[in-house]
Amino acid sequence: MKQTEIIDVKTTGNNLTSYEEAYRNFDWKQAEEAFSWHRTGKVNAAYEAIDRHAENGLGDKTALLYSDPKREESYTFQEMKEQSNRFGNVLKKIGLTKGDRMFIFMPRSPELYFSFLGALKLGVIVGPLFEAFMEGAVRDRLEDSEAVALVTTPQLLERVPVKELPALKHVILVGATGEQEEGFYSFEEEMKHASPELEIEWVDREDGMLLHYTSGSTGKPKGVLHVHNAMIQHYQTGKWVLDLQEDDIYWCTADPGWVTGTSYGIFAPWLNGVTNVIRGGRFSPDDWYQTLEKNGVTVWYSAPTAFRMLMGAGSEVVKQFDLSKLRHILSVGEPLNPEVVRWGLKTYGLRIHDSWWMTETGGILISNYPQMEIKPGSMGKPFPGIQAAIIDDQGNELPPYRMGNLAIRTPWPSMMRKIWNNPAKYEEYFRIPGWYVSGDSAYMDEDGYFWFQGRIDDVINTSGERVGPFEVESKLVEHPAVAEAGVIGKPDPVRGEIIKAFISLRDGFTPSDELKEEIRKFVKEGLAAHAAPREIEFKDKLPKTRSGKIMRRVLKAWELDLPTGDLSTMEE
Ligand code: 6R9
Repeated sequence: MKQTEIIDVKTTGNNLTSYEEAYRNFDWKQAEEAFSWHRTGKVNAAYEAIDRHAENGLGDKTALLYSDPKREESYTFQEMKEQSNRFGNVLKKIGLTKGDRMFIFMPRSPELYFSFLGALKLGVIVGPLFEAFMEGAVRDRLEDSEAVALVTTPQLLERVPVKELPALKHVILVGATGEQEEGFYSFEEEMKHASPELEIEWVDREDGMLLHYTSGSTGKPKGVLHVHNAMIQHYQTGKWVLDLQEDDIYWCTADPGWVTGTSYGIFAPWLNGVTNVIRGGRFSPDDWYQTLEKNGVTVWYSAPTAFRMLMGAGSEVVKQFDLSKLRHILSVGEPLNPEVVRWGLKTYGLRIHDSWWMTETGGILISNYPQMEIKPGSMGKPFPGIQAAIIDDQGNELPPYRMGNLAIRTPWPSMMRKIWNNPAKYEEYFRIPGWYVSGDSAYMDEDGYFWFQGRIDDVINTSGERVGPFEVESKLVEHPAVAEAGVIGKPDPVRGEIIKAFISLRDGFTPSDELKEEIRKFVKEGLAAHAAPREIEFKDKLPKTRSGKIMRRVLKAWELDLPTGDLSTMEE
């Protein structure tokens, strides 16, 4: 379906004067010049993110503005350097060395960031885990990666089957009291005695740095390995997509358990020497607006699920806060419904810039830039240095408006380098020579904008018409009664598949057959007759991942009585 709506109120973009020109001329080599490895040949991403600034006159600048309902602390680049050095020394004393795997399993806190950076400084590979993981999810990840160390809290330790993990030798507990048994350490005690000076392990740019587990539709989660080289992309996308400037106060709302919380919650802001806001605790509209106001956030990176919840909370609550410092808003993780973009413009006076990428890609590949026109519903255009295309299963590039595999020319700096213990899985992504096949389906329009259609396996074929679930969901959320919608194809003897929508209603609306009929009509008239859901089911809540993605495969499994596959990433 062709869309032509354009929002042309450009944000004050600062770092990129012309997207087109950058796209023509940019070479990744140019981005590398910001870093010291240019001189030494060796790197360390944590050094580049923190120490480099501390040594170059930004030592007293605030690096971390941390708060949660119980704590409020801030740290300068110099303090971050010292704290991460201390943690590096803790690991060194314990005996960890380059290439060892260490996991962090705890809620957001300054200690999480000290340990993350400190481990990287030794060349240790870090695996961040969502605090909400239950025992099975923790076991799968630590077992597969043969992690030797874990940083966690006494409360969460109950979900770590330490005795069943022979490789796990060291557990560092944040907030533990009293004597520790062998193999267990008090974070605070160890940090107190560790030196703030550390001899950094200079690594090769292709050495491992991060292990992010992500779930596929079947089987166990996959350990996606990223290397230090990825920082080039984190840095440059931070400059041109997040548009980070020296004076910015930046807030990425993602937890480090999700790749957005590391690439853009740690690396991009700090590699650019920018003050980084971290807010712990739970989501609530008041809390989030307060966080924006209190910290004077200028650049805000979040996700459609959050924007939809804020939209559901209405515009009245926004008026109670002073958000005048905010100048740039971005989104990732799921299709950003046009309705949300329009609402953002009305409510904040700013465009919400969609960006597309994956755990496997390590960094932003397609996005909307401050300098360009936005077509609501489109993910935008490829980052300079990135070649994106729509290809068929044989690798032929498809013309505009043809739906196919969203694919990227290999390689790019932050591309994953391995699926841990699973080379066959890794190869699958590269089965078409010269391309990375994302598993997303999309089309490109005549202006080179990319339009997300669904995961390949989500595309619905109803009476021979291919329907992207996202288009239907986007239309559904425009209806005043609909808070969120998940759409699947349900096998049908006549039509191949029919469209079934699962809908959660906004406050104040009650399920009824009349409402179903009204919603069906709304899609029929607003989108297309064949795209209107034949079946509608109201649900209090839709199944979502911890990063906020609606899990269509779970809806489908429930509907068809099939196994749901790996549910470790599903929120409670
Ligand atoms: C960063 C991240 C990757 C999958 C991806 C796609 C979906 C991400 C999107 C989007 C539509 C966007 N996705 N961004 N879909 N529009 N702007 O989310 O990584 O958790 O690995 O998920 O998320 O389906 O393939 P990850």
